[in-house]
Amino acid sequence: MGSIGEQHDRSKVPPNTYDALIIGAGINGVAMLYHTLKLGMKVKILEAGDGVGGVWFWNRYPGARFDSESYSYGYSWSQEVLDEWDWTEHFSPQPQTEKYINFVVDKFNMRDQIQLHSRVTKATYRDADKRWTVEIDNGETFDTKFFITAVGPLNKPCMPKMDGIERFKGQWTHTARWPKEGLDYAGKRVAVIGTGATGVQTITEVAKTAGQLYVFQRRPNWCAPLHNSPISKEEMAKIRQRYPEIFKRCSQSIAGFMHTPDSRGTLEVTDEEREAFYEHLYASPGFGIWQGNFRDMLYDQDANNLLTEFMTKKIRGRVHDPKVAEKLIPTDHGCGALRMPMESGYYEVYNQPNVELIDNTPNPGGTPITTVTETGVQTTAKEYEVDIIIYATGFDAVTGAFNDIDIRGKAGRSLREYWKEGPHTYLGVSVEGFPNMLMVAGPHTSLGNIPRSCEFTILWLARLLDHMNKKGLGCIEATRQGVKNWTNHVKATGRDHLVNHADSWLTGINRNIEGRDRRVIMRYTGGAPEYREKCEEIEGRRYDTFAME
Ligand code: NA7
Repeated sequence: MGSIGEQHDRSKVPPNTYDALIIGAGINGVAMLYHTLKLGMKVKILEAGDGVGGVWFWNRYPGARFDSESYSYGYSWSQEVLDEWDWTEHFSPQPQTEKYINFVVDKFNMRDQIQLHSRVTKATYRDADKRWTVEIDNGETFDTKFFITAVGPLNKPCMPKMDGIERFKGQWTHTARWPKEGLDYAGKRVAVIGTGATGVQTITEVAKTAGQLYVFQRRPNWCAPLHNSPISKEEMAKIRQRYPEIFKRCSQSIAGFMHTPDSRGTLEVTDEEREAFYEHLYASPGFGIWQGNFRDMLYDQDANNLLTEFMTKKIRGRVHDPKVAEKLIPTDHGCGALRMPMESGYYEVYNQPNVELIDNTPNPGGTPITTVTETGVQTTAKEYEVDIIIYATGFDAVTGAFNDIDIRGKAGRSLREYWKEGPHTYLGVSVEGFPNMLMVAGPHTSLGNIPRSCEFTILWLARLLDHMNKKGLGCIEATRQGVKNWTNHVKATGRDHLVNHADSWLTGINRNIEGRDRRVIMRYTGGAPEYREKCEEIEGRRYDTFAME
């Protein structure tokens, strides 16, 4: 296929004037670009990095890979891409995913519409002519009608609030800023700080060759085996035939994954049946144990406690030293209440002689990190001298990338200020006071298996833009009432979900950032099918819950 859509006669418009500017060339931004180009709009992506891929461009740390089945992650809207692209592993490693996004960009000749090295710093709505001025870090400005954010919920890496980080004389990096040229840790003394999904992947890989690995753990996580394996050409051919069924299955699940909850309640089965089901899930690939468990596992504390007990036994069974095993068992949250890290031999790492787990909890026996020194990491007990420090300390999630841009709506209103106490949106796509700003993967939308959830939003937004173009409408904006209703709905539907009762990025907690110690529901947890139904109903009513001009 050549260029998409009807091309604009660029001679008639000033060079930096667009119908839509999309911020971010990750998996969502690229899809949004495709669909807006298809409408014949003049569009450009502004991307901070020097390549496309978003999280799959930046997160090139060792062991980085999907925890969702590869074939449930790709674009479903292009038969050609489905036909031509072969996934080589059930859970794709980062380099292959980066390649996939590049493949799609090249396939549809979209590279010219992507401007790299362009970090957006400012976006200002102009009341006078109802358009946006967008500015990037080198001072270049753009004029656009639609300002579309595809900045990703896990975009802005977060360094720990710790003294001495810059003082360290060895090499150091955040996992999401892993050097492109790689980092040679073989035989070296390495510290990894952080044991979230990223830390778990990194630690497992680094432990294979590091001379000595110190894992600094402030809070353990419940991790389950990923069971990754290669995909042969023959298997890929069979998967290809199953694509319609795979996407249908994802569309029926709460969060877009291939795993749907079992219809039974945890206490409706015998102890033997329950144990056998847990064992089956533990032995099966992917997120089944988290997303395909008994239907009440993520909603009922008693049900959750039973899985937590099962997982506790698993950790004790896999880690030889009982003291180390106890340190790896979370005590502040039940299994699945945080985003579950998937692992490939993580617990066994702690049986290796070159790996030491340092408990940084503030609990009795814990030795919190006090500072980073010139030569290593200092805890309340001792200094660990290392050559390399790896910060797997997560992200300023969901709203961080928005807050990095000075976004000004009507009458100069600041989005940063408006969202100070937590996000307020309409359907997670629009904000009152910010006309023609549209969000993909925005807060309060259904975020799970990201491309699956967001693909719906992207196609929905494309139809909205088409409607506006055809009707000659200039502006769309959420109403105050709409935002109030949706924000309340997000809170109400999220109330019973155990994920919303634990401290993590999913509830906006980040103790490295001032003022982020109060839980806020960041995502719509009422279910992707319900989310889609709501959006489709509004579309059917010609978007009458929005203000349009
Ligand atoms: P997470 O899940 O936010 O994990 C960050 C980890 O870093 C977590 O273990 C934190 O401990 C730890 N951390 C953060 N700050 C500090 C300080 N100051 N001292 C010690 N330890 C610290 O980020 P990930 O990158 O692992 O995963 C994010 C998402 O990416 C994941 O959910 C997937 O969807 C992909 P804490 O638990 O806060 O005590």
